[in-house]
Amino acid sequence: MSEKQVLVTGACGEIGQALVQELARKGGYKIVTSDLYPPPDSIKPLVAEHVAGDLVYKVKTFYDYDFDIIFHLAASLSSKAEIATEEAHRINVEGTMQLLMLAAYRSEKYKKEVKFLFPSSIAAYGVPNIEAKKQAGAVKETEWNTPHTMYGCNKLYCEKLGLYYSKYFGQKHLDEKPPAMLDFRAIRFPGLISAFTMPSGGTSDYGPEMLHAAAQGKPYACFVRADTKISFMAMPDAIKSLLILMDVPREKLSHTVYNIAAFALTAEEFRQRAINAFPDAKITYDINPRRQGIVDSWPQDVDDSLARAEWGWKADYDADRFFDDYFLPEIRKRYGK
Ligand code: AKB
Repeated sequence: MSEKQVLVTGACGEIGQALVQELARKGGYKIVTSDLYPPPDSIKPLVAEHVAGDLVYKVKTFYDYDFDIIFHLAASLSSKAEIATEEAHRINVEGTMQLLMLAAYRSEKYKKEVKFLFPSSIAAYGVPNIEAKKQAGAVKETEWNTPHTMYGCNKLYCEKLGLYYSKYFGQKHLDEKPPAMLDFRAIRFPGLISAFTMPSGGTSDYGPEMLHAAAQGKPYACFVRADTKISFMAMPDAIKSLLILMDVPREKLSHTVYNIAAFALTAEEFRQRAINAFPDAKITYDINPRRQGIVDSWPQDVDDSLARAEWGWKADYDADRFFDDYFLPEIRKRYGK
């Protein structure tokens, strides 16, 4: 069977590196990547071609390629996007729009379905206050679609753009059977934690930052309150979800956007687990009001029953398995503690 051609944008980021490694391990893909930066050693040998530079200007390069699948991961994350809002809008919205247009054009012109996988985020939600957050519990995809951040607005809007280009672009008669089209699929990811890479520019970063610091014996001042709770997930589960969703037959999917969940912990629960594993860890709190406000607006958990029912989603790592079977063994190897 011939190789499928895959584009991974934002390939040097955390999800990007892990995804490229997993696609290469599975085999059967010609992997083309793009990012602002050259590929790191972790993925360099696995990539057929890498296009370095700003995606908004580089998209035209890709009109000559015949992609079967696009993973559009490039983004400016929530904390960074709040500081440089216009730039974030350009990267997050303009970049996505350009790539969606490319995929829609190719699928229409060559009558070939192009799958477009898009990582959305719990940032697409926005609850007005702590009381509402507690009351909301685990939110469904349709609830609280009122983001408080530029990044959240960008993600929510791009989910809508994806639906538009996959379903309505060209404005066929509603009863007409649609031709082969862009096949857009999005996952609203919780905060992700990898044992191998560090996040940057996000607001859920206090989770991974705290754990990596504790493992290295470095002091860490957590920038959110002890009782702050949102959902998190091990990186291998995030990659698993993208690859499952990529392969689900379209007719099984009634939606384009899905929550996925693994475990929801408070910052203090992270701290206690870090101290149990690394008793010398020095973890204090130094609240950053802006970043606290962002996380307070995110739900404390998400309801992923739609993904479970339609594509058999189930996380491998709950909180215990995340620490005992993934993070701690890997991080001990990495930092030798
Ligand atoms: C961020 O903190 O911005 C991201 C996210 C939750 O989407 N990790």
